[in-house]
Amino acid sequence: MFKSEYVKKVYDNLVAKNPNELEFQQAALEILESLEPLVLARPEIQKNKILERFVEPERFVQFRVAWVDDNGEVQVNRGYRVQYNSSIGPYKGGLRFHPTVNASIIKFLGLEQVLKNSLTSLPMGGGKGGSDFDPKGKSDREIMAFCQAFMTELYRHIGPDTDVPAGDIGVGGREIGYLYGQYRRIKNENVGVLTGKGLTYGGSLVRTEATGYGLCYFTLEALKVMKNESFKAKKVVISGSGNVAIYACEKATSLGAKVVAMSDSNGYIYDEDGINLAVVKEIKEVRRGRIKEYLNYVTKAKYVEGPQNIWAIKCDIALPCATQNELDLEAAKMLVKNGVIAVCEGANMPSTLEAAKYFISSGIIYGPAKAANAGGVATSGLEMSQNSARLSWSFAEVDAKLKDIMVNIFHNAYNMAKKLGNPYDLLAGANIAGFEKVCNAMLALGVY
Ligand code: NDP
Ligand code: 2IT
Repeated sequence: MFKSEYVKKVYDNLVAKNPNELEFQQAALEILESLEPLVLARPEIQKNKILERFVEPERFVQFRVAWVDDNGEVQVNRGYRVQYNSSIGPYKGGLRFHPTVNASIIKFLGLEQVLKNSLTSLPMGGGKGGSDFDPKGKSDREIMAFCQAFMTELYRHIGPDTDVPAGDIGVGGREIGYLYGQYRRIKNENVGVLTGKGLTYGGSLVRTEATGYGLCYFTLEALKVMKNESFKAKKVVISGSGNVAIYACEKATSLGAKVVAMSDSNGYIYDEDGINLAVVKEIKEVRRGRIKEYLNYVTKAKYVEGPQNIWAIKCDIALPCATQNELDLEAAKMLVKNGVIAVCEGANMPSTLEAAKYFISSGIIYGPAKAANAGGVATSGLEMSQNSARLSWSFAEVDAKLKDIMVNIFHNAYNMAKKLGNPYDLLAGANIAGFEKVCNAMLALGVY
């Protein structure tokens, strides 16, 4: 699998040092494999042990989060923050609250984030955090109690020029509000220490929509350049029904596509007339319910148990926007067999490595997560700029900047892929384009 003994050694050592951390190992393998041509061409990488330093987080914090539930019982969760790489700017990346969160998940997300943030061209290093806390079924007061307890430890590790967290799975506007409220209470400071803030207290227009919109801007540019195509009259399948999925659906629809399916962790809905997004927003954003309830509003839609089955639906464009490893080789083969022309990733690492390689070898557009979903963190970067300047830009201004950034990311990855000899390998293109800047910064900063 590796052509370079050096890269193999770095990977083997990572596996030995992080046993049982399968997601972390998977993300590292995917990245290291594609960096080989660069490593072979630039001996200073090995000489300065850049890869060994690149895969080892600068700092990894794990902490206890104790809080009181509505029955007056004490609950204990585990909190994390990985500060992965700060060579090009302050650590930046989301917080995930989900029962599956562990060290492996946090490190895989952190490593991906380093390259993603580099691709945005904004000065942001990479970080990630979260907790195994499960927000499902919790009262609003319990969410607040948890967020306050979480920030009571996290605040000492972050800062507007040090580390700037944001949302991810299970962390949206409500949670960011409670987290920021507690930070302000402790520090007596109004600063851009979190992004995804509400518009009344320092947030940026477009941040809520940014990941989903950005995913569609990236996909549109790829369709145009690589296939002379667009979203017009295309049948689209989107997994998930959270923040990323909802705004991907909104933008794809406004660009002329028909989104026929969306899902949650229980199953998927199919609506051949096109998903009624107002209904999904009502269920998911307002009532925090299950996607199955769509049938209460649109009676002729169908509901199928099991989210994985969504990839059996015949479509032109697939946008996985739920979670890691939700799309395996079998699903990839089904999509290609059914004539898909583009699979672009809104979630982080939604395709298994085998599925990603299958897409690349099939001559379809495969938009890897760290390029295709970078619109969220890019707009977080724009929120940081507005906070520092004490300004707020208009929706149109932020949206135009987001569009520019996504178009640029596509071209950087595509040009690099062409240079490497396979224009469809946007994965290698994105990994190398993202890594080059981090590597050059690390070389310039000296050994640390
Ligand atoms: P949300 O919490 O808003 O939504 C998550 C969605 O994914 C829900 O529909 C959820 O269903 C579904 N989901 C979660 N776990 C699973 C699972 N094991 N199987 C099937 N479905 C699942 O999160 P986001 O929309 O913010 O995040 C979605 C993805 O996008 C994540 O991979 C995240 O890392 C990535 N991302 C997010 C960004 C952002 O700005 N928010 C930026 C870039 C990437 P259920 O309700 O049943 O749990
Ligand atoms: O995975 C991601 O890029 C995010 N969850 C967004 C991070 C951010 O800092 O906006």
